[in-house]
Amino acid sequence: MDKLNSKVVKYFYTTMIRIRKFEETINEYFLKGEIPGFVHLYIGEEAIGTGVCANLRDTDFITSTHRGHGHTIAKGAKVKYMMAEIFGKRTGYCKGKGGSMHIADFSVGMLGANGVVGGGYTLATGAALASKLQNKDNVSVCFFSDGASNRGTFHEAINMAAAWKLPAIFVCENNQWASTTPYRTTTAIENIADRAIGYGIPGVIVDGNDVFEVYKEAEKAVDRARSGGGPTLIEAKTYRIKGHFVGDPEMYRTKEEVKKVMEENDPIARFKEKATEKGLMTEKEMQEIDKKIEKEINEALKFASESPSPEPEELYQDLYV
Ligand SMILES: Cc1ncc(C[n+]2csc(CCOP(=O)(O)OP(=O)(O)O)c2C)c(N)n1
Repeated sequence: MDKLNSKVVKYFYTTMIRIRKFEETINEYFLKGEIPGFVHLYIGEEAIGTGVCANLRDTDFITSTHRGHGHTIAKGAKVKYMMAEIFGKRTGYCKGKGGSMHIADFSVGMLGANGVVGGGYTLATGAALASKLQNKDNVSVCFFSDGASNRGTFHEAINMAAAWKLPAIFVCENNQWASTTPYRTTTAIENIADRAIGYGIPGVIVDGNDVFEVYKEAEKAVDRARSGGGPTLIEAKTYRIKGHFVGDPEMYRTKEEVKKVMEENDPIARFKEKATEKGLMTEKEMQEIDKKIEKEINEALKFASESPSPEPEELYQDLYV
């Protein structure tokens, strides 16, 4: 963990808190009926996007999922424009016409959330191919989850990235659930990372609720990809704390199951414990960050609520037809 320094440790905490507070705010306002469409929250999975993106530059790319707010924040997008987008306002990233599942910010290499499950594999592979053809040392990270790992595009993209040694990293956030379906009933093998052997690339399993571990493994994968070594498949084991979407009645699991994970395996609590124990950050420094983020989220909320909605005549603008 050579590059781990106090700046990176602060990035870990700031980013995980920014994601958590953002998601809690979205949850609250969705339930109040102020947000249109659907929202899927990243609560409990913050350590993965954070630990991976801490190794990336603005010129690197990521592709995301329907559960994309955390990846987008970790890659450096601005929460005020994300908030406005989710509220359907004209000041948002897609002028209020994309919503939660279509946020992109090319200026920081965030190629987009995606309503198509498994839609990111080929985009990330394409971006990695472009970097290689242009002789640039940018890497591309594809985030996806366990349900998406059973899409055919998983095979097509990883095989091509491996065969052509593209600078791509495939990060599976195995949160144990795909909507209402448990991972164990749809996938024959225990570990998705074990599939890497079929592509001749490294497959790594990491504790997805430990940001330090995620960072360490992602660092190796990023260095490998950047130096021409080709792709890595990382499986980060985690758990989806919230319902599949906000408003999900969650009839398929018990409240006790969720409570146990939150009590024992919350990535933010685990960060605090480790950082304090190792003397990496003080309680006071964390409280200052908490305050800063609270202010930032409140300002984003104000910006979103005061922003105008798109006009009806804008409906067909910015579309590819
Ligand atoms: C191609 C496609 N098939 C089905 C859906 C409907 N759908 C939306 S989310 C989801 C479950 C995805 O599970 P997973 O990949 O594990 O992601 P998670 O929700 O756990 O983050 C499904 C089936 C979709 N959006 N796209």
